[in-house]
Amino acid sequence: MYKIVSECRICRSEALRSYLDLGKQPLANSLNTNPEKYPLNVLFCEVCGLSQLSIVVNPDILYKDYPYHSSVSQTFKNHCRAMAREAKKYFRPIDPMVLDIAANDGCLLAEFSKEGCKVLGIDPAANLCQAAMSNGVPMIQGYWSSQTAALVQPMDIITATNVLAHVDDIKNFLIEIKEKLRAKTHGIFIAEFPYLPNLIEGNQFDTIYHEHLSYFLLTPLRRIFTECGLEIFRVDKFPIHGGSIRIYASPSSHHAIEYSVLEMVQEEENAGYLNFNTYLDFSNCVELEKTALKMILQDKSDQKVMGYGASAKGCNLFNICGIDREMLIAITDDTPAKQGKTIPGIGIPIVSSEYMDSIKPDFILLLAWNFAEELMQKTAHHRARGAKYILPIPEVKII
Ligand code: JHZ
Repeated sequence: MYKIVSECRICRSEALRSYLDLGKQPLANSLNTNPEKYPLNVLFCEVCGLSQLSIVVNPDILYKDYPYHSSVSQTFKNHCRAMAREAKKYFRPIDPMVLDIAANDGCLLAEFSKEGCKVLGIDPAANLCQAAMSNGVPMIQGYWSSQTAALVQPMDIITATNVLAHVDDIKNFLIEIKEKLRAKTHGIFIAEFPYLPNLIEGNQFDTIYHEHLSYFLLTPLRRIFTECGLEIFRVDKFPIHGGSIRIYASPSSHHAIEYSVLEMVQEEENAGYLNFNTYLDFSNCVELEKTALKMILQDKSDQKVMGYGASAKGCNLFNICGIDREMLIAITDDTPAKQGKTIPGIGIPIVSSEYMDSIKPDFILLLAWNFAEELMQKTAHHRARGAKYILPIPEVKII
């Protein structure tokens, strides 16, 4: 079911030290009441600085049927549109080809398609391949590996958003990417993922769950990219998902390394992110915050409280904080695949927004706090009749 991590996935050192042990927790996207629980413990590599989980759950358990559909959020769709437009400067003039790894429901590729690219997606989840194909995005069902890479022609652009942290064998993953770009010297790999300093500074401990095997700084990542023959030449920061970075890499020295890369590496060192003690401070903050949400919800036990956004991080937060079935009526989520299911390990039902309208809650807990603005817009009618919001991260706050 899972394997234990005994050496760093980037530098192979065995000098791994735990800084945050969150106990045994269910898988965040196992939307049923009695799922199996797995250790959730974060280790720091004292040699290269990579933060990583102490175990790797069999990916087939996690990804063969995946309830998360990226397209549900308009904010994310807008982000994808802007990403495709930005990538345009790296397009070939005729018939640019784009491959998206872990393409989910085709949200990003639909935008590349609008920019005139030929697109192809790959994803292990049968339900997501089906969703993407019904939106006109061609898909291969599978993980990115030498087997699936063999089915793909050379690409101008390969994208991977919110998947690098999910990959155990990063080296093979990158080598296959480099091989697919090599035939075209101008080929670019664009990856985006949550950035560890944002997680630490924003106290986003709810984003630590079994799918996220690695928590990235640019420094260790650059090391493994170079080993695999890819050079990171540009990095940009974005607020999406609580703070992400987008890196651009190329297999040749075709692009000069931009100042943004050198600056970020320097900032990471200056801010102490290569030092274990920085993470112990974070761990102390998490201990304090773990009890705060439960106390607020206990205090509201005579009021109607509902959640919005049955995000993986929200399900994880509930389990880490020991939230009970009785503390909330239900969680609204606009993803049809999540409705009718329950929060893992707790059993709070996941319902539609119509259900929330019928209940008229006094408080709405924003579990997808990264999309707070969008969720608040959608529930403005509840706000107008006096409902309040509970924001759980970085610290519990009622607004
Ligand atoms: P959201 C995801 O995690 C998936 P999650 C993944 N594990 C990853 O790596 C990270 O992102 C970065 C719902 N919603 O995006 C949809 C509405 O119902 O915060 C989702 O179920 N209505 C690969 O799951 C949830 O909220 C809306 O209007 O923690 C949001 O989940 C909006 C905006 C969202 O990510």
